[in-house]
Amino acid sequence: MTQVIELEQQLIEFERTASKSLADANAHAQIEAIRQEFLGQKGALTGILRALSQIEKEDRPRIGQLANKVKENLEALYLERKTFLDQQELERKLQTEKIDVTLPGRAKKLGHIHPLTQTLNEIEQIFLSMGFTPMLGPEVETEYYNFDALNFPPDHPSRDEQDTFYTNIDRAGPAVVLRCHTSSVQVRTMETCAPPIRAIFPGRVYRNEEINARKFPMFHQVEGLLVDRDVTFGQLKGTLNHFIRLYFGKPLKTRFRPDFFPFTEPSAELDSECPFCNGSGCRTCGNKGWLELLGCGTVDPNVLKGLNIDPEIWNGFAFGMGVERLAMLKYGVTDIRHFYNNDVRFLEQF
Ligand code: 2NL
Repeated sequence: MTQVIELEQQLIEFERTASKSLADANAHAQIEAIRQEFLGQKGALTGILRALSQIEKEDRPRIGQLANKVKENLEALYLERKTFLDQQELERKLQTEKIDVTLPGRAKKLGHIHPLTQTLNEIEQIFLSMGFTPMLGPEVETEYYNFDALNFPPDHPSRDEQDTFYTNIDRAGPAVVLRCHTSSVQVRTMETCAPPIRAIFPGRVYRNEEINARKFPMFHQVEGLLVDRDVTFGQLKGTLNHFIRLYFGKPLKTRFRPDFFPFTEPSAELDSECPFCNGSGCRTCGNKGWLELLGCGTVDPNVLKGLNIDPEIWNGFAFGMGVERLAMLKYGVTDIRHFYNNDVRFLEQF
């Protein structure tokens, strides 16, 4: 009997202590800890109930009921305290985390496609629409692909170190250069693909030049090559006139002026009427009314022969243009260095 009374008192004392702890708790972590301590699997109440086995059978239901009641009471208290703390937390959040929905939004800065990439893409797209396939090749080349196969004589000034970057000067083996035009890729294409060929050759090229508003030691070219039977200079003119019309978005007068390149014969420079002043003369065209846009010509039979293409059967035309120059003319950019300074105030205009 004393055991029963002791147990009853223990339970009542237990309820008192636990209730007080819960009432005093001020944080979620605290009430969770209290719940574990008193009501959990390894908690105090479980300990007390283990002692039930030591009391008389007829007393067990009474103590059991009391224990259950204590447990229910404490769980109710726990929930009540939890609700109170939840509420308190919500109030605090509402106070401190106020959002002013009338504030203007912060605009996300979007990146832009670089103007040179845009220009390159436009040029490629135009030639793609005429059936030309883009071909890529290495930027480091042997002298053979960069000069010899292109009919450059051994003493041609372009071969000079003043003009071309050599990577292995004074060392044994064939000279290795940074390509100074993408014509080297045309050589590789004619070496491996049987005619007919209709391809363009976009990419970076390198020339050993002093940097100024118009020159940069690395720039981009798109060259083009068509090899077929009975190709005419008229087809070259038609192809390039169509290109100019699409690139500038309006029909412009063009003229072909005789020029010279080692790899074409005859060769020509293609000028267009200045799109800024419609030919009347302005700053962009240096008051000439005309812009020099690109070089072109009939592929020299020597070049074809050197690559085992029979010039009695095949002939063709080729052209080359500077991407920076075309981008500057289209967008009115007056200094090539803008393309490489990466100043967002320039880049975000495109
Ligand atoms: C220019 C002139 C040109 C070519 C490039 C070429 C390539 C081979 C054979 C014949 Cl493999 N021609 N390319 C032809 C004429 C002009 O470029 O002023 N580029 C910026």
